[in-house]
Amino acid sequence: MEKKSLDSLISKTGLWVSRNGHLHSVRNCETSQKYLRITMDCGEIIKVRNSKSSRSARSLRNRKFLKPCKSCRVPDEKIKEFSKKTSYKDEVKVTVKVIPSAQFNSPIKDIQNTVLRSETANPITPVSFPQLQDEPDIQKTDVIAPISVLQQNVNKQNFSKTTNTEPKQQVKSKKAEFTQIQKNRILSLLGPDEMISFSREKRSFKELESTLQIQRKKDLVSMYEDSRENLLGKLERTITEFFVDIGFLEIKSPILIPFEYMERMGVGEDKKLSEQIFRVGDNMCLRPMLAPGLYNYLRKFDNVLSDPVRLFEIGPCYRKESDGNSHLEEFTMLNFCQMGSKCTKKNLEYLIQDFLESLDIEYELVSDSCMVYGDTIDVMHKGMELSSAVVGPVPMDMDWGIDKPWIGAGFGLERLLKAKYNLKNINRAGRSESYYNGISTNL
Ligand code: ATP
Ligand code: 9VF
Ligand code: MG
Repeated sequence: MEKKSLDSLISKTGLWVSRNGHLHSVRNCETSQKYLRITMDCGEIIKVRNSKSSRSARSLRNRKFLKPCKSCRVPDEKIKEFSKKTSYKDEVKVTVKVIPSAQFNSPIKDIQNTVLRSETANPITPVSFPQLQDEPDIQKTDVIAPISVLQQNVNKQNFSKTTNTEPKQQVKSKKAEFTQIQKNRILSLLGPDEMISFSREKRSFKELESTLQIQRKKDLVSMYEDSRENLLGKLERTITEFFVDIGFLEIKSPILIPFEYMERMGVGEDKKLSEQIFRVGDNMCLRPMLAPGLYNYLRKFDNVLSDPVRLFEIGPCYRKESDGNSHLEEFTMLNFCQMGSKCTKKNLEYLIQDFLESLDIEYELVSDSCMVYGDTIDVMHKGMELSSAVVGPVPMDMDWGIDKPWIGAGFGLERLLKAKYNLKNINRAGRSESYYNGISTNL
């Protein structure tokens, strides 16, 4: 026989068996796509997954409980009926209200005079669950490094009130041996520039995980109290201010572009690079670079703005990538360019110097070449390319209606963050739901 879902079991019995075995009388039960929010007669509210095979569903189906909740005052008759383990004849009316999931996830503090606790530890990413975005480049050092640059403003937050964040019990220390899944979980919980030596670690996985979870929660709380700014968003604002101040016009061109633009950039379907492009429908793609939009603006503004024309854009770009350490498939590019007079290599180098000095990032310039532009000046930081810069003109300009000298450079913002904050992996700097400002959100 098909198992009944949790909401239908509740609506049938009007009862709920909590984790500690207490039998509650249900006052109200709201359902979203995946979850139930159940209000007991005693005032307790819990949120659970609406599953057929959860522990809660089993308890209700098997009618197993320890004792009735005193505050709920479950009538004796109801308890007797429930204990009989026969099908419930007189169905109890409990309204099961379907609500949108956003409303369902309303913050705890909105619910007055009630206790709200999550029956599942974390319904989306359970504690101890291996994370997808882990840190493949495990660096081994002796100790967990001092507190990160990103967390210098951490307050002395008293966490004793939120007891559910504390380790439930102290697990006895013994020589810890970690599985790869556990190592990945611990690495994901480290602060952005913290490191660990698993071979020297004395704490058990559970101890270490709990300690790090508490620390990361503190980090997020202090970010919420102190700055509330997203590092990637803030970097975009800082860079925008820098370039606007020195006379560059801020551009926002489309992210969804005709694939034909890429053909005109020399990355047609016959080229290996085109395999990295996310195609959308037959004719469109997600832009892998900012140059096509800027080319079009340079052409349109050539007769409008005074010489030299100076433009820049910051925004999302997309490329299919295989190497994960400094590559994201969704990243943020800055491309600044100048067309007309004073487009010399020296001026390009001065611009790069002023820009990176303003961000306090060290770099060196290296000559390189790429398929699209030919010769490039690559801007490197500890072996990682921060930017490719080009002194035009190049033959491709003709296809874009450009016939003046130009200089320009493209920088990845996540790479700038990785360099500035010494991040182990670029995932921590990118658009993500797993990390906020380099701090794990799977807590
Ligand atoms: P790489 O050789 O490192 O893959 P690239 O030479 O293909 O980079 P460019 O086309 O020169 O990259 O893009 C300009 C800048 O954009 C790069 O220097 C880098 O900072 C950034 N960038 C490019 N691809 C990525 C990516 N997949 N993830 C994050 N940043 C990127
Ligand atoms: C250098 C990186 C062709 C005159 C509009 C400006 C540049 C930047 C190279 C970038 C790219 N080019 N990801 O061009 O500034 O386009 O591959 Si323009
Ligand atoms: Mg490059």
